[in-house]
Amino acid sequence: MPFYDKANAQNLAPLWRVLHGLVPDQPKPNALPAHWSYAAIRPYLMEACDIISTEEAERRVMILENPGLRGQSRITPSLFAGLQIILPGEIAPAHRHVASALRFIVEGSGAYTAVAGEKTMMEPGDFVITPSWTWHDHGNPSPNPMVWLDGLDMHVVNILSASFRESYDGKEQPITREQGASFAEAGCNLLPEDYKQESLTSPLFNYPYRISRDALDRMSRSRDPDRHHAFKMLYINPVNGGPAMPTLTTAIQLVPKSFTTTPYKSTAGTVFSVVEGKGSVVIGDMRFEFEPRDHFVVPSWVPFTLSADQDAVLFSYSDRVIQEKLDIFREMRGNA
Ligand code: 1HN
Repeated sequence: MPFYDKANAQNLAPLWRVLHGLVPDQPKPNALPAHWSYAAIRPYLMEACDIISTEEAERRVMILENPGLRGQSRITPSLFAGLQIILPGEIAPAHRHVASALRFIVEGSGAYTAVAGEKTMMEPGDFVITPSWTWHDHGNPSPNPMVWLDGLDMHVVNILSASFRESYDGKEQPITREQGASFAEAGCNLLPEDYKQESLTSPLFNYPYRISRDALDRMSRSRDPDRHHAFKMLYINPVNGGPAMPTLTTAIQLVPKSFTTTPYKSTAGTVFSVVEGKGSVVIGDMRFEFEPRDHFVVPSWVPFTLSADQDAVLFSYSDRVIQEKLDIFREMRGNA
């Protein structure tokens, strides 16, 4: 038998045939730049509502699949993104999992999510966290459908074979804390004297848009824009000053009217959700126009620039915090 066949039968494979794919000269993501126009995809969210209930689906989510990674439920190799729609009167039943989730509210008003015994109402532009292994259910008592972006780290959890999940016995978990309790305890530059940090995730699980928008506005009037990001702020955990989530870096940024950012690339592929304004993004050799509620993805190590025709506000998330903890994050400011 030829060498390779003999070796193969012993579950042996030659490194020299795969070495440069395993350890490339520079990141070679299979992910492609991509953009989802909300106007184009909203009809599919609505049609999904005719096909399946939230209860039957558990979560009625249309996955934003990267065109270079079809069939894998990925928007980048490490990140999940999906748009969830919940109709008036529906309840997405309680469950918990090791994967952490973020919600970024895209359309509608007056639905809630309950996390670890506390409800929070969700408004467009709010950034909401479901920490690892916390019970969560969602409900929509409002008269209109609600849509939000779901960002999850489960691909990272799964590659480490560390995933567990559990359904709650019953549709909804009991509510044990009044609305706003977490914000009162951790969102006012105060902490209870006997506060004990229980996880690396921020105890704040709703970062309301009105607060972040106002902060961006004031920041833009009190300092110069960064050439690569204009006015960009990270959501942080007020207990330790670190990122709001241990696995996902989350940010909100304002690109003022007529501003164009200087090319920037990093090893953290990033998902963007447009809140306000119109503009365009050039990602590698692709260019997309964006407007509110659109989504786009910048893969690892692809340079991009943002241009705003009107003041643009963008939410984004990436796996940067994981890379930083592992000391493998790299960025390049400028052309290269
Ligand atoms: C999940 O639990 C939610 O709780 C949303 O709303 C999206 C995607 C994959 C796995 C679990 C939710 C999800 C998810």
